[in-house]
Amino acid sequence: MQRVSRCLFLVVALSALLLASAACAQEADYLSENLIPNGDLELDADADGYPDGWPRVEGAQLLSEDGNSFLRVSPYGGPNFELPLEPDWIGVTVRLRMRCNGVVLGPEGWHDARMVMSWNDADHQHVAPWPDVLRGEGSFGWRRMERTFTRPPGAQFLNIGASNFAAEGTVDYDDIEVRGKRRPPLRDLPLPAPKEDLWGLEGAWRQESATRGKVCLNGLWQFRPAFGPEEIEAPPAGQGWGCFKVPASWHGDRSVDVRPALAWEDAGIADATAAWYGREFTVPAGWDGRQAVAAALAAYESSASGREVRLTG
Ligand SMILES: [Ca+2]
Ligand SMILES: [Ca+2]
Repeated sequence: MQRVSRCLFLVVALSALLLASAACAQEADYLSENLIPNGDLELDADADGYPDGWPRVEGAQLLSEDGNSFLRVSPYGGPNFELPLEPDWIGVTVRLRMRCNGVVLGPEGWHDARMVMSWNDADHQHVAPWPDVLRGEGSFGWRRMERTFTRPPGAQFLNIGASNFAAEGTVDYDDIEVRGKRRPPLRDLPLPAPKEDLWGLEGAWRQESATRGKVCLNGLWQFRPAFGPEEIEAPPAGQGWGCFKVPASWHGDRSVDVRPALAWEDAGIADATAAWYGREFTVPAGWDGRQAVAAALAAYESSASGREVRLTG
């Protein structure tokens, strides 16, 4: 009788994983309303010449061209908002239009035109890292910009402002949207082929002797980042499993073949410090009565505390 085994590995790595985010067709389903009041800058009901709902600061003025209103910011600074983050948000998506007019960089790297951002904790103190914000320099016409930012652990607020830290020049902002992003529901990515075709061992490398056998389990495995340190048990089927081509390292390698489930398509894998691998295989005929051992021959591991590989099946 053949035995079918399920093999599960938890691989923990402390460094952040850098993978390009895939476009998400259903992203709008998981975005909040716009958190910026009067984001298109068209509302000035009190006719004071300043956008309603915006904090008033020196150097920011409401202008209009061809019936469209926008905000012009001169050096130095700009109006800021501190936005509370809902508990189930995994990040924010920022969209805006920017136009720069003779923006000359200052001495520091951040002395440019930028939608400045800081994640803040419950005490309104900065939480690392500094986001790679939407920015501009020099001169260019209206440019549409968009980026999704992953919420770091501990962030309870997002401080964000239409700013100009440059030495010279003005920057114009319009159509600003900042939307909280909820984690999509956990669903598995369907396997690209029947399990029997995908995980059959007929074509696998193998080595046999009278008493021992080896068979290679390389190929497409199920893969799922662990969402937080509390996930030390293997997630059940239906809880956001995607796929990953073994052997390869997801540790900072942008070229690996990862097929993400929707749940972690944008945010989950970028901050993953651990991930689950899983697949089924049929113990080869003739191995009845033998002890079967699944071995990870090239699992990434270091002596740093907390980095480990767990075999659970
Ligand atoms: Ca406008
Ligand atoms: Ca006003």
